[in-house]
Amino acid sequence: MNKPETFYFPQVKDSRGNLSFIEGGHHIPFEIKRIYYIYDVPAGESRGAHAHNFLQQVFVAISGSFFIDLDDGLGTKQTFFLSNPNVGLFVPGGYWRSLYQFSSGSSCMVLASLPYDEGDYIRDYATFLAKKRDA
Ligand code: T46
Repeated sequence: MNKPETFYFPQVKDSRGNLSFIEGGHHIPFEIKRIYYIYDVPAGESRGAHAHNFLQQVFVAISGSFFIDLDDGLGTKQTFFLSNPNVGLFVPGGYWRSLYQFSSGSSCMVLASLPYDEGDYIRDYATFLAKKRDA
């Protein structure tokens, strides 16, 4: 995978409910180095509004729903709506992202290819555009 796309995790359904699973080295297109999750987002708040140089991520709406806007800085913008816990959204490095309209009680789990490193963030949009333009 080298562009943003959604894909399905396995799902086991029975009378007790649903179970999905994610195996490193099998269901994720990178080695998982970190997992974090976003929850209890107040109504009207948004998260993100930055890009990563190299970090690859898979976003999962573990509960509830939210939107993710992705911008490649070269004119292509996409909006994804995540609401299904057995769907992952793969996002490679180099995309400006904004998460918003979190439904009440929603949780966003993120599988990441690198440990936390503030040096990998681009938090200024003009800098992001300039970097993409000059690449
Ligand atoms: C992303 C969006 C969707 C850590 O110490 N370790 C971590 O692994 C993370 C992710 C964050 N932090 C600290 C850094 C800041 O002091 O937690 C604080 C909040 O982080 P940030 O403002 O970056 O949160 P979001 O929700 O805007 O962004 C996060 C991720 O940073 C980012 O990778 O794509 O979620």
